[in-house]
Amino acid sequence: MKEKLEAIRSLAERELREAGDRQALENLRIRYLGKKGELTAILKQMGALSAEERPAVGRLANQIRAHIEGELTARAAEIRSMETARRLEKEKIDVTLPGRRHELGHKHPLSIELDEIKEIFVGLGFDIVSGPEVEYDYYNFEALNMPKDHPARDTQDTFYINDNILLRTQTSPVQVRTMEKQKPPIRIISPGRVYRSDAVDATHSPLFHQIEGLVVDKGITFANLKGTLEVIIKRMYGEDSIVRFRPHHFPFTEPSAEVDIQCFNCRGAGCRLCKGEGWIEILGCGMVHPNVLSNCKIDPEVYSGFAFGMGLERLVMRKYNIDDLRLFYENDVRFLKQF
Ligand code: 2U9
Repeated sequence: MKEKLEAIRSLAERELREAGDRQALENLRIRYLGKKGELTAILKQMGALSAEERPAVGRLANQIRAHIEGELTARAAEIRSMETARRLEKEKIDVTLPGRRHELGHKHPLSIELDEIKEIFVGLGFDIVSGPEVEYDYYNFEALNMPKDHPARDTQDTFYINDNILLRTQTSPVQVRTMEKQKPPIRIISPGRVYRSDAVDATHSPLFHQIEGLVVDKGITFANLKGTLEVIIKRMYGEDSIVRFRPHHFPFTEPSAEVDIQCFNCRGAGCRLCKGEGWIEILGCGMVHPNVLSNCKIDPEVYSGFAFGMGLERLVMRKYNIDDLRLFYENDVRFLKQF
């Protein structure tokens, strides 16, 4: 019996030394000191001993129990301090490290370009006007000389909310609303989001941005249109820019024109950027159609005006030689941080 007890003591000492955490210690406490533990099992055999042996074996058993309990307590303290040391190491903060600076953001390339364009127009005495993006068919088409069955409606795949309400396909409704509210002289630009149900690809997006402008006063001529737009384009692309006007047609202006700038990359010789044309289309324009003035209760016999429109994304893509429209909307920081 004494041999068994000594064997338990030395085995317990070794296993306690090897215990790595509190759970291992608890398992050892149960195994040696628990109700079904090894020490208890031996004590149950005490009855088989003679009256002379029993006291000595009892004393030895109690001494071993006390020793194991002492070892358990000491090992538990060691494990606690090891855990504390590990936690302190893990949670250590090097207060001498420099603080993590928040990355400063900056404007989106479309906003940068739009702000520059706004500056140019404000400098020329234009006001900046905005209006609803969810618009009535009347303001987006009818008032602009495109009645219900007009074919021009088909060229602009439109998001209709219902028969009379849609997502505006151009910012022209803002000009119409302004002419209804304000008598001439009017000099405004209306930048903003417009919507067309185009499939997304490198050059089309259902949502894009336009900047349209309108000048209405007495005696406004096509010469005013040409002079104003030439100044604006030179301020946008540089004073040495070469501009040309090509006859065109829009339902809401008559006469109309499309305006090109000589390719700043090849000076008109033709290259990849201008697709070999030597010229790059910048905007569309024209004299406001008399029907449009009349629709807005402005007498076309007294007043005249010109209007123009440009696509913001196309401007920025040309300016920075960006070949995929989708980059503007994907919020990829690798793209955005280059501006
Ligand atoms: C009113 C009267 C006339 C706005 C105009 C254009 C020509 C034009 C396009 C340029 C590229 C749209 O973004 S784009 O696809 N626009 O070419 N826009 S004249 O004419 C108006 C506007 C309002 C009352």
